[in-house]
Amino acid sequence: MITQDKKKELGKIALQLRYDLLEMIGVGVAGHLGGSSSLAELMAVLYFNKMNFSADHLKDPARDRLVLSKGHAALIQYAALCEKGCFSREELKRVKSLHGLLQGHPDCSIPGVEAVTGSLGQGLSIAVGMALAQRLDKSPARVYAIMGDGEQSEGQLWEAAMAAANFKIDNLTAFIDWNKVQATGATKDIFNIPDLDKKWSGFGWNVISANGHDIDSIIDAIEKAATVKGRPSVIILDTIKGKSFSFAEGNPAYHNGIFTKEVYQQALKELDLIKARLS
Ligand SMILES: Cc1ncc(C[n+]2csc(CCOP(=O)(O)OP(=O)(O)O)c2C)c(N)n1
Repeated sequence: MITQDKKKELGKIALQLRYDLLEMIGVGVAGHLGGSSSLAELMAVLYFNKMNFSADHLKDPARDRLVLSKGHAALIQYAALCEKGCFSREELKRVKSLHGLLQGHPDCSIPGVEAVTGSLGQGLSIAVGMALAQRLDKSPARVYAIMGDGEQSEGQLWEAAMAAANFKIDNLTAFIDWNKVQATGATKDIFNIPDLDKKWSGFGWNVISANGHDIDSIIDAIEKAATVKGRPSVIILDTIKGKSFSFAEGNPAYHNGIFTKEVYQQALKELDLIKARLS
């Protein structure tokens, strides 16, 4: 449980991350708005409430690790890392340029990024290895991995799921950003994977469902997962792709769409309205 003040603060951070997203995407260039915005509250909770993570101790062996398996949502992680002080705001302006630090997918040369991701399906395997290593080192660190719902069609991910259960890894919490839309349409129309909860529990995982845009719900789920012994946990986050941008919500066109000047202005206005409500 957190105080109302802390909850408000985390809501404001999630909003700031969405402002940062807009700044990075800009006008006339493709950028992954949809699957980044659906993660804003989760990123706020992880980096600003739950994770043992500090920009001053990026190599602390006891730090919690986050693997963004759906690496195309890098911009929301960059926003969070920037707000944590891992690099300057100038880097946000140089994103995806050859002379910049921040590339289109996460890379370990970026302060705070733990794994190279972008080829879907690989991040959970990396996280399982990290979690095993932490256990061998008797480290208190927890490993978090974030997957997409479209990503669930990747076979490697299910090998990792079996391995995590086989090795009884309980210092690993995975998330599924269940925003129901992938790159070109509804996930159920492109590669339908019904009963995700039953599939994961069938693979030996503790399964928790949460509202991915509700700070309390996310925190509650993370705390419950941390108490489970002898098996890994997966939190299925009910989210909206493109959350907070009316034109993008549930709209695959903004998976990696380009803003016109008009749409960009509208997006800013919509965030300003949320800001007015929060203050
Ligand atoms: C192995 C692999 N195949 C295809 C892609 C291209 N791709 C990038 S994002 C995406 C859709 C992912 O959908 P989902 O996991 O639901 O992500 P979200 O909607 O949350 O952004 C695809 C197919 C990729 N990055 N990696």
